[in-house]
Amino acid sequence: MKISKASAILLPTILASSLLWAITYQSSPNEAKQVFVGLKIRSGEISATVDFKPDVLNLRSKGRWISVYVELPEDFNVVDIDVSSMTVNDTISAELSPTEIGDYDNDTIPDLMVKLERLLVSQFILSKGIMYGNVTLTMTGELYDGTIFEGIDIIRARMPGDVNVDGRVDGKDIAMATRAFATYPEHPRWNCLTDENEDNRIDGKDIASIARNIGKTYT
Ligand SMILES: [Ca+2]
Ligand SMILES: [Ca+2]
Ligand SMILES: [Ca+2]
Repeated sequence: MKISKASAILLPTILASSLLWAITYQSSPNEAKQVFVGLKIRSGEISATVDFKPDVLNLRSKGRWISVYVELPEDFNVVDIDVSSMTVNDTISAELSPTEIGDYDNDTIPDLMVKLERLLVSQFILSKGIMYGNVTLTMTGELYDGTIFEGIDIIRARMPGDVNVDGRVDGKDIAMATRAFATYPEHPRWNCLTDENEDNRIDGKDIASIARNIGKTYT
């Protein structure tokens, strides 16, 4: 069989990438994962930058939506993303509307914003037995030309009252919210973790919510 020019170039690249991954993996599994994400070698698959908001998800919050911002590598355009193909952890589909193209992080790279139903994400996390801590969410999707993209983000999940995300509600949580009392985003003492009711203000309502949950442990 004749080897085409393209495979003559691609094959050594794949081998080199795999070797690099294997070497790095032995030294540090976590770093290797990141390197590996940057070295997508399946043809037609590209790495996207994704950012899920909020960064901290109260799993029992009444908030309706989670926003996800997707950026694609140079030479690809977020306009070409087929929103109906976008799913998180192969389970949760992105809402078809609203969507918005902008540059929310002001890095001059256009991003596509899509929404996820928050309840579905919370239920998914809880179904994995996770009540607090870091959760990795993977967004995959396709461009209209069939190119597949994938990107990951890590958010923090927590339960009501557990603002310091240690799995229990106690005086430490009250103390943390007290330190941020009477603040709002941009304030030097602002701490988004302590905003129980997500109204961008730390006040008596947040303290009361923590107090109502005092003594609870989440495992
Ligand atoms: Ca951007
Ligand atoms: Ca706590
Ligand atoms: Ca609040």
